[in-house]
Amino acid sequence: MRSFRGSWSAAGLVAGFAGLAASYFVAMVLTTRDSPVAAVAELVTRLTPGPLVERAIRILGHHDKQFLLLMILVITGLLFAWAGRLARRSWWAPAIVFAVLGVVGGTAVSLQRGSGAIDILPIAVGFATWLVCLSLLTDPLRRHERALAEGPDPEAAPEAPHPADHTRRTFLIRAGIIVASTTVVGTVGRVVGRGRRHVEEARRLLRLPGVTEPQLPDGVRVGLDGVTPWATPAGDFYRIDTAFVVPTIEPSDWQLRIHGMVDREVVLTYQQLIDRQVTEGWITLNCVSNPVGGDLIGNAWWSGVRIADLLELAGVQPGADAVLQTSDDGWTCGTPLEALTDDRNAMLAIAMNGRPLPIDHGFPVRTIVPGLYGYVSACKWVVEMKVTRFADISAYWTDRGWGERGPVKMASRIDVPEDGGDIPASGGRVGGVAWSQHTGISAVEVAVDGGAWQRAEIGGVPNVDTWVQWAATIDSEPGHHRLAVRAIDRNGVVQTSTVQDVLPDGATGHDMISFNAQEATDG
Ligand SMILES: Nc1nc2c(c(=O)[nH]1)N[C@H]1C(S)=C(S)[C@@H](COP(=O)(O)O)O[C@H]1N2
Ligand SMILES: [Mo]
Repeated sequence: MRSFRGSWSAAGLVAGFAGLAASYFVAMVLTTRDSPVAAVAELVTRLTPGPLVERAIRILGHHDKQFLLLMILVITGLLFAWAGRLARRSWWAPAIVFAVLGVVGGTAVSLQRGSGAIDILPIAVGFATWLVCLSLLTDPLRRHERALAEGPDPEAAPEAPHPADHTRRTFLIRAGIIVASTTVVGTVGRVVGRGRRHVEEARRLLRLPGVTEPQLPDGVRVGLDGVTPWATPAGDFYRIDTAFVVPTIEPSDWQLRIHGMVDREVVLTYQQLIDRQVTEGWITLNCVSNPVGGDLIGNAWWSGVRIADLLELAGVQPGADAVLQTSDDGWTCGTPLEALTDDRNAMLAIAMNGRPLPIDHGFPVRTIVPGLYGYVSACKWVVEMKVTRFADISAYWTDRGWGERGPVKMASRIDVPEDGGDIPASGGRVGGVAWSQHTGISAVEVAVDGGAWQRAEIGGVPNVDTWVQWAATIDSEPGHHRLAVRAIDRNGVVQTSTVQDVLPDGATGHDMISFNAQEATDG
C-alpha cells in the first residue's frame, strides 16, 4: 500500500469528530447546556446582521438552524482533515488548528447567559481527545511511511509480510475503534442529555406550596470581609457523590417506599409528599471527608417533610435502631433511627434555598438530618427507607471502612487572613466559621503562637443546627506568627487539639495558619 494524503486527512477527521463527540458527551452529562457546537451556532446567529438572518430563514424555512449546524460541521470537518495533513510535517501545526477551534468554542460558550467554569470543561475534554486520537492515528501512518521508504527487510524470507502491512493494519484497527467509540459516546450523550434536560424543565416549572424563600436571620454576620458567607448559594454548595451520571428523575415517576420493621409499609408519591405539612430550617451539611480547615461544608435553607411523621405513619417496631436508605442510583447509607425520630428537623427535603432541589443535590427528594455527616444521612435521590438494625446491614461507605453512626464533630476554621496573608500588627482582624451541628457553638477562641486563648466575637444563629461566623481582633509584634482557632460547644466541651485523619469518622485538630503582622505605615 502506498501512503497517500487521504489517510492523513482521514486521521484528522476521525480524531476531530471523536473530540466533538467527547465534548458533546461531557456537556450533556455534566451541564444542562447544549453542545459547544450549538453555542458557536448561536454566536454566529447573534453576530450575523439581522436582514441576512431573515433572508436565510425565508429561504430555508425553519431548517435554518439545522442548516447552520451542518455548515459549521462541514467547515470544522474540512479543518480537521487539514489538521490531519499538517500532522505529516509537524506535531504542533495540527495542535494549533485544534487550539484555535477550542478558543472559538470556548468564547462562544463563555458568552452564553450565566455560563460558569464548568461550561468550559467540555471544550477541554474535547481538545484532549483530539490530541490523543490524532497521535494514536498518525503514529502508525508515520511508521508506515518509514517502512515503505526502507523497503522490505532483505534478510527476511521472500513470503514474509512487508512491514508496511503491519502499520497499515494498526492504523485501520485504531481508526475503527475510535469511530466505534465516538458513535457510542455520542449516542449515550444524546440519551442522557435528553433525560437531564427534560427533568431540568420539569424542575423549573415546579411550584411548591408551603416552601418559602430564605430570609437571612438577624445578626448572623460578623461583618468581616473574606469570611465565608453564612448562607451558601446552591451554586456554591459543595457536591459529593459516587454518581458519574447523575440520576434524572421526573417528580411524577418518583416514589418512596418505607418498609422493614414497620407495622404497615408506606409508599408515597411526590404529589402525596408535597401535599403534606412543610417543615423548613437553616441546616449546615458537611462531609466526613472534610479535612481540618477544609471547605466541604455549606449552609442552606431546606424545606421538606418531617421524617419522624412518616415513620410514625408506618409504625416503627421495637428493636429497630437504623434506617437503611437507598438512592435511585443504588447508593446506600445507614442512619441512626433516633436521629430521624427525635425532635430534630430531620426531613425529606424537596427544596434548597426556596427552590426545588438542584438535580445534583438530589432532585426531586433527598434526606437532610441535622447533626450527622452526609455519608450516613443525606441520601440524595432517595427512593427507599428500610427500618432495620445496624447489626443486620451494611452500607456504601461503612463497607469501605467508615464509621457506622457518623455524628458531626465540632470544628472551626480560619478564613481570614488566608494562610501566609498579611494583617496589621495592631488591631488586625481575623475570622472564620465554626460548627457543631445540633449541639451548637457557644464560643470561639483564637491563640497566636501558642499563647493564651482569646475569645472571639460570634455571630447569632437561628438554631443549633447551623455554623456560626466568628471574628477577633488581635495585636501582635510585626513579623511572622501562627494563628490557631478552637470552638466550645453549648455543653461547654472544648474542641480537641488531638489530630485525627478524616478516616474513619471525621477529622479533628485545630485549624492553624501563618500570617505576617505588618507595622502600620502612614499614608
Ligand atoms: N445518592 C447519593 N447520596 C449521597 C451521596 C452519594 O454518593 N450518593 N453522598 C453523600 C455524601 S458523602 C455527602 S457529604 C452528601 C453531600 O451532599 P451534597 O452533594 O448535596 O453537598 O451527600 C450524601 N448523599
Ligand atoms: Mo460526604
